[in-house]
Amino acid sequence: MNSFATARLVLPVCNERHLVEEVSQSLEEACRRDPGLRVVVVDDGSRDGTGEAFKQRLTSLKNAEVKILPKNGGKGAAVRHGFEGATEDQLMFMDGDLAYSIDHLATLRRALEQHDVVIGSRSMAPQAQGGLPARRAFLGWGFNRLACFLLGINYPDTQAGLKGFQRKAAQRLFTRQRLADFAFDVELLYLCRKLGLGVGQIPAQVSSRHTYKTSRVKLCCDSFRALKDLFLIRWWAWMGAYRLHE
Ligand SMILES: Nc1nc2c(ncn2[C@@H]2O[C@H](COP(=O)(O)OP(=O)(O)O)[C@@H](O)[C@H]2O)c(=O)[nH]1
Ligand SMILES: [Mg+2]
Repeated sequence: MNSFATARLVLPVCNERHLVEEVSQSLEEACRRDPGLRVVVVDDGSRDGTGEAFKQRLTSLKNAEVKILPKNGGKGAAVRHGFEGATEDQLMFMDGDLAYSIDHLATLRRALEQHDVVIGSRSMAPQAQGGLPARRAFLGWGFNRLACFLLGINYPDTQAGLKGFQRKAAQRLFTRQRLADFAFDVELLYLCRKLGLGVGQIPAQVSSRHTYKTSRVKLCCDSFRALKDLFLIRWWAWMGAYRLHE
């Protein structure tokens, strides 16, 4: 790894107090292994004190910061907030429940030396993902195919919560990004295509202890919202709202 590259890792968290100890231990380990790493945990409107618990637990970790936003704005908005003002060379985000273990960071960081943007892909993982309810798997697959068709992109997995950006690419993407919810990943990939950014993929293995029982994804309304968001992306693109030529 280029030992001079600094990196920021953003973890969006919401109502996940039960994971604070386990996640904090992983973050401590990651900072120990990688002195160029800065961690930013972003909580937006947890009702169970997740943000405060992280703040207390991570006080002694000097490379960590916890941001607590007063209102829930969605995962995409939390990630965008976490990247604000970043001066690091590489910006990354990971699901705050560490569905993908912290060990993915080194691979992500190496891949970012070759690509503007790197995304995790569950379809490239060595072991098949267990525990994903069939209805959720089917809707996820359908959303992916439809998003790729409507937005002219082609990735087997757009939704893994493991993505990284070179800082310049992140600046170009996140100043244009508009969505705050579930479909924000595909909006980013659409913008990559329109801005001519190179996208690499790395395997994303879901941890065996990750559970969908505490998932915030509500199949019915989130599927509908995600579908509406796909059409919104097309509409905004048509209206020139993404300022692609600046
Ligand atoms: N800050 C913040 N994080 C969120 C929000 N929605 C989801 N997340 C985080 O994104 C990650 C993935 O969400 P999760 O519900 O576990 O999705 P799943 O694993 O795909 O079922 C979790 O760590 C959540 O805390 C949100 O509204 N705000
Ligand atoms: Mg999860």
